[in-house]
Amino acid sequence: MLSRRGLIAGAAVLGAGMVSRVHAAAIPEAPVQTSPAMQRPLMPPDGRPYNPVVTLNGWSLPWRSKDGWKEFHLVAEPVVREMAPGMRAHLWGYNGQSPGPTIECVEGDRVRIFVTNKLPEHTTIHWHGILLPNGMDGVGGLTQPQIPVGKTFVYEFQMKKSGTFMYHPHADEMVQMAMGMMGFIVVHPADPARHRVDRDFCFLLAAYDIEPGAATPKVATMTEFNLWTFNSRVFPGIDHLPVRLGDRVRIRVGNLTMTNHPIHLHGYDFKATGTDGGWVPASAQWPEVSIDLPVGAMRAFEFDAIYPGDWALHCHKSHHTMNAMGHGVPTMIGVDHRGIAKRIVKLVPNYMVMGERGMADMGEMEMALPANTLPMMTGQGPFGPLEMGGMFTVVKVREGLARGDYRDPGWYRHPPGTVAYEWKGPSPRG
Ligand SMILES: [Cu+2]
Repeated sequence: MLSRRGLIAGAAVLGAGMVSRVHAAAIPEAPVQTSPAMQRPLMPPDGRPYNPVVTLNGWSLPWRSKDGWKEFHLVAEPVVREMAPGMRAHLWGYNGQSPGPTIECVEGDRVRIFVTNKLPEHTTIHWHGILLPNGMDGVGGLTQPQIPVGKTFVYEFQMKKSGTFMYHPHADEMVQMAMGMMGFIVVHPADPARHRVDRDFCFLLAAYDIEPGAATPKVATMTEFNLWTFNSRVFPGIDHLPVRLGDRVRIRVGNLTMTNHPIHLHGYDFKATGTDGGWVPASAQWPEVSIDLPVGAMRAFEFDAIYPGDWALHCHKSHHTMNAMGHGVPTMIGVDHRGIAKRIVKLVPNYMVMGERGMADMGEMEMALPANTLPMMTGQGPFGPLEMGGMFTVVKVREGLARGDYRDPGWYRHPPGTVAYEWKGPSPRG
C-alpha cells in the first residue's frame, strides 16, 4: 500500500523504480483505442454522476476507483493516426491515438494518473489550467525529473474546480507537441444540475506540417503548417456534431497550435461560457458568431439548437480550411495562359494549369496525388463538391434524434422553397 508520505511526496518519489518494485500489481491497465471514430459518451460507472462529454473522433479514458482515488493510466507512445480516409500520419500520442483520450472527472475528485513513457525520449505531462501542488505541475527539470524512456511516473492531485482543461508534455515541447501529444481534461461540476447541457462536445486544435507523400510531421516548422486539424483530423475526416432540435449545446475547444483560430458557427449566435480559467459569469457573457481561440487557451461556448439544418463549423482563416499543397500556387485569376500552357506541356507532359477562373475547379478535379496525401479542397455535400479541407465540420440540428444518439443523421432535407434558387426570369443587362 502507498504510505501517507508517498502520497504527499508524489511524482518525484513515486518514480518508476518504486512503482515497478512495490506497486507493480497496483498499476491500472492502460486501455488503448485503435479507431479514430467518435466513441459514445462514457457514462460514469461509479463515483458521483455527471453528464459526459463527446470527443470528436475520440474517446474518454476509463478509470479504476481505488481507496477514494480515481486511477487513470496514460501511455505516451508513437501512434498512427488516420487524419482522414486516405491519409495516415505517424504521430506521437497517448493510448493509441493523437490526441490522447479525454480525462473526465468531478470537482473534488482525487485523481491518480500513472504515466508510462514508451516514446524514444523522455517526457512529462503538464496539466494545463488545473490548480495543483507545484510538484505535480509536470514541468520537466523545474518541478520534477523527466520521465525516462520505459519508466512510469505517478501524478496525484485533487480537482479543486470544474471546467475545461488540457494535458500536454512539458519536455522537448517543440517536438512533442508538433508530433501530436495532447489531450483534453473535463472536470464536471459536483452538482450535475449546474452548467447542465444536453450535448457537450470537445476538441483540440492542432497543426502539422507533413509533406505530400510523407507521414511524419516536420517538427521544426513554426508558421507554415499544411494540415490544420480538429483532434488531429481534417475535413472530410472530422466527425459531424449531431444535435437534437431544442438541445442546449456546449462546444469546448482548446488551441495547442502556434496561431489563433477564429472558430465560426453558422446559423446561430452563442455565448462564451467558459475558459480554462473557469466559468464566465452570465453578466460577463456577450453574444458572438465567431470565437477566437488564442494560443494555449480553451474556450467553451453554448447555444440552444433551435434552428434545424446543416450548419458549418469551421476556422475562419481561409487557409485553415484547406489541406496540403495549398501554397506556392501562383494566382492566375484573369490570366489567359492557354498559349503558355501548350508550350510547357511539350516540355513537361503532365503539367497542369489551374486557377484561371479561381481555384474552385480543384474541388472536383481528380488530380493525381502522391500516396498518403489528401486533396487540397475536397468533400461532397448534397449539392456537390464542398471545396474544403482542414478545420471544417458540420453541426447537424435535427428534429427527433434520440437523447444520446450521436450517429450521423445524414444531410438535412430542406423544406420546399427554402433553398437559394436560380433566377429563371430575364437575364440582367450587361
Ligand atoms: Cu485556424
